[in-house]
Amino acid sequence: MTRRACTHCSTSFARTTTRGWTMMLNDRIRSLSTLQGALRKAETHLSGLPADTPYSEFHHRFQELGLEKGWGDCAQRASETIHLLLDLLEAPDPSSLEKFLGTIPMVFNVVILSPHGYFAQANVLGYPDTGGQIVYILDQVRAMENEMLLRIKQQGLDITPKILIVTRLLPDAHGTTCGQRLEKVLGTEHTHILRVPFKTEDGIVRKWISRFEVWPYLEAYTDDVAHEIAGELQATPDLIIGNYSDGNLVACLLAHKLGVTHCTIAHALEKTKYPNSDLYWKKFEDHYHFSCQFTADLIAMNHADFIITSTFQEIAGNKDTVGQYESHMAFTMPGLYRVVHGIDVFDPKFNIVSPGADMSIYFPYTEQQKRLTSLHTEIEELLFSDVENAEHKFVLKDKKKPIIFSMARLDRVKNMTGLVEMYGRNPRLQELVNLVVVCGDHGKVSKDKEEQAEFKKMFDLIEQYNLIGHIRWISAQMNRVRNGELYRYICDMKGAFVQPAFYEAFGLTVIEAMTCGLPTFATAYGGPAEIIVHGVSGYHIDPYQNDKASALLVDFFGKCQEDPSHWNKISQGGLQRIEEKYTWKLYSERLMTLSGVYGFWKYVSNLDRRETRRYLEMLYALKYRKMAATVPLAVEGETSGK
Ligand code: UDP
Ligand code: LCN
Repeated sequence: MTRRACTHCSTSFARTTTRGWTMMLNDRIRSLSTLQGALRKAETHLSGLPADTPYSEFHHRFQELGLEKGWGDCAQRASETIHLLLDLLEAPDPSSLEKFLGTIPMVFNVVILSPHGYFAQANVLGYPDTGGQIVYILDQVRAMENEMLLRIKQQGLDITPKILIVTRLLPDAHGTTCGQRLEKVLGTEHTHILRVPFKTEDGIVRKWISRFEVWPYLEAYTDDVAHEIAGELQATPDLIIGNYSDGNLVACLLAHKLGVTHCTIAHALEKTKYPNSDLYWKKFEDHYHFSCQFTADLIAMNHADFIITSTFQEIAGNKDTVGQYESHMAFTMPGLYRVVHGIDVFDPKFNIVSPGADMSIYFPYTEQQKRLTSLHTEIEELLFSDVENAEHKFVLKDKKKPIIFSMARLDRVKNMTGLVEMYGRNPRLQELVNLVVVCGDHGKVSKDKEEQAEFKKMFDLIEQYNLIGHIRWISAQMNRVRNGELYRYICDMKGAFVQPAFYEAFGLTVIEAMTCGLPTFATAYGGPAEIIVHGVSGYHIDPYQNDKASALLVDFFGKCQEDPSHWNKISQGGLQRIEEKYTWKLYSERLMTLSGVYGFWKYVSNLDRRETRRYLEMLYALKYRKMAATVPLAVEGETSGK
């Protein structure tokens, strides 16, 4: 068994690049024994050279032995890689295999799918369906490109990596760049957003479509995407990453078609967000089309070569809650189907790779020399001006009090109205602090039904609890740099961040607030339960128990009044937690290593997985396709002509 793995190992990493030159091994190596012999000779040769001898000075000797570029940019690195492989061939063990596969050149072209929403680099955050996933991907590609460039350099290669984020081209772009086909990602050299429109028989779909209604477009979209990426990359990608249910399905279809390593990132599996959405799926169907979504999720998660999650609880939950993937193990959608073995949460393809926050934007409030004090006038206008306009409503009476701050899309699940109610029900909390919420848009009527309902509820609650003077309601804020300074400004005022969601898959705002040093109170349902250690790096609150949550806040601010070092203690606890676990550097190192490991594993386990693939093809063709066809298409007359 181990011997077999080694033989695969010796042959599978030799490859010819799109430029036509060979990496790692040339055709002089025809067997395992020639490889071992060549490696030993190469090792001896390198041991006689200074550690920093560049590859160009020993490449002739390497070629004679059958070795090509890719072992390392200098004698020391090449020697380490060779040594690792020799060890593996003699006595294979999982950790050196992982290390070796993380070292050798495997991934140069990456395609990342994220079809729905407004995917752009400015003026979109806070729009419906447009939140953390966009932030995550834009930060992810920057970190990934840096890591790819570093590895390519260390491998001694001269290859330009390419990353394409593929999203929907949205002709009704509403002042965003979502109508542009190709857009370079700021802060990168080799990464672009490629936009491909949804099409029907009537031509390009112009209007925005909710993430719950994208299903009928995705199959044709996949074909168009395959065509477009072939043109852009002039090569087959080495890795395809899907995001959210729609992106994961398209990534799955593409990877299946092209035979490429497939990774999925759920961001949020809706099944756990909406309680009993499986049993009562019919009740939800008209609005949410969960029949399509849950089937797409099952297909993608089972097809994936590897799955990345942001926390452990996303996979398997904790003692109080069911994990998001775990909830797909067995469930019934009466009248549709019954799942008896939906996913194996113990499958080694699951990996926790947690994201972070962009540290150039979100950094501790104490780093005075980096602080963007020039933005303080704008921030003060936003928080305290006596004017009510399209950007902010309601005026704070006592502007000196600490602030409870929250920022989220105005989805029902985010429970921003719950926070207002919790605050409204506790007069002592109102005495101690002001409430500032950033959500929705006062400047226009939302197209999203949930947002419309939440908007109305928010106004009603402010009136019911007579919160005028205590609350400031600010429209969605799209300037991330200013948002970073806003979190820090609230630190200066010794406030706190509250994330009250009924369920939060991960919670980037929690990470952002903590990275700035703002004490954070976040929902105990979902990612924040794991991000925060209760009482040490922040606090958990139960969104279903408003009075308990507000008592915890009263207790915190009361203590801070008596002893200001209490605030510092929690702020520091949060910062420390972030440093240890939630950074993009840690993320990208791990992701690149995993891409190598699972790329290799796909190669050696291809036959074993064939049966699963056939089953998934059947599920797609016989179930999913029919369900997707029942989802209504965008209203006629709003699509452009042929
Ligand atoms: N965000 C923003 N302005 C807003 C609302 C949200 O910039 O008005 C950003 C927020 O800073 C975070 C992301 O959008 O980076 C939301 O991510 P999170 O994971 O908290 O929630 P999601 O929206 O993905 O469910
Ligand atoms: C989607 C969500 O709902 C959030 O909880 C995550 O933080 C975000 O995606 C990024 O993964």
